[in-house]
Amino acid sequence: MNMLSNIRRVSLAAVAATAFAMPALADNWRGWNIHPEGYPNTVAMDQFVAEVNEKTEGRVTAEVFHSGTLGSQPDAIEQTRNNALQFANFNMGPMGEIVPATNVLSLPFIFTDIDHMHKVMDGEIGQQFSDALAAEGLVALSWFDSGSRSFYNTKKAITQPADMDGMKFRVMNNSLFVDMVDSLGGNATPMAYSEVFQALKTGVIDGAENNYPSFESSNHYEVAKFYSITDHLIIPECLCVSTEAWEALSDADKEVVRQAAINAAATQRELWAARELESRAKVEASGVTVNEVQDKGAFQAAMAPVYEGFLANNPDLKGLVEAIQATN
Ligand code: GTR
Repeated sequence: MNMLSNIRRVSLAAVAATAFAMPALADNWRGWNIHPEGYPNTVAMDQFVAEVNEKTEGRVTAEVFHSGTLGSQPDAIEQTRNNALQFANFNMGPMGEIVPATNVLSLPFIFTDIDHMHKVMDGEIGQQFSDALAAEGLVALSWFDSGSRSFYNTKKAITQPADMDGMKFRVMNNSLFVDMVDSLGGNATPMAYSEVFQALKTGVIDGAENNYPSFESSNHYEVAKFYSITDHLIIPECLCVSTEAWEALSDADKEVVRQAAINAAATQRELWAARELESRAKVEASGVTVNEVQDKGAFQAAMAPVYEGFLANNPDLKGLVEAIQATN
């Protein structure tokens, strides 16, 4: 036997020994986040990743990609359901197209205020939404805030639904929001979040709707100088893990990951409250006219056909709608 084959034999044996001594491969998790650095959700997702990586002692190695770099929200929802992505922070708005029960959370004025939304989502009813998500491949581990959404545009202050006549508003990808804007007299254009800035700038749309932190961090406020407080949507967001990734965890690691998600939500909610005020101050300082809509009742009244149409198409969700309305 020559020297060379001897060396080869030794090194092959060494490789084999290392392979057998190696621990099981870590689960590599990739996560989606639509928001930029510094946004409350981004800070919370980074915290989630750090805690998961540390406390699973390398059995999970998670990484989160910010600013929507892994694609649009509707695509990311599909990818997470298919375990091409393992975790994400999703708004329930676009979720309704995939998990119909969550459309209840996107009904305009379903929640009277943030406290009402918290009470519902943190209680028994919230569990029903988690169950509906689980049936579609997503494990909702905790709920984030996203404030309340109001209309903004490049043209004028809106004080009554008639002001929206003929104006084009971007909405999230969900036919419920198209009905909402139509019922107010405007024209709705479903569009990915990442495209809204350019569409506002070039006049493809006149306006959109969102909470203060997103209106500010997306820079939409640089072009849309009128923000009219309608507070028409209060939509919770989940920290969701794909069912497949979840099921691959040991019971002990499931607990670690669940706790990390709960801790992340606590951080997000705390930062959220402060960021809402900061963002409002920033957009106002930059010259945005913010008007409090005096007669929100007129906007709410215009939603009657949206509810009627929704309940006619989803009679099985009537009980859930009523249970939320009865929660106080
Ligand atoms: C934000 C929300 C995002 C996304 C965005 C949008 O408030 O946090 O997940 O839904 O609105 O309007 O698309």
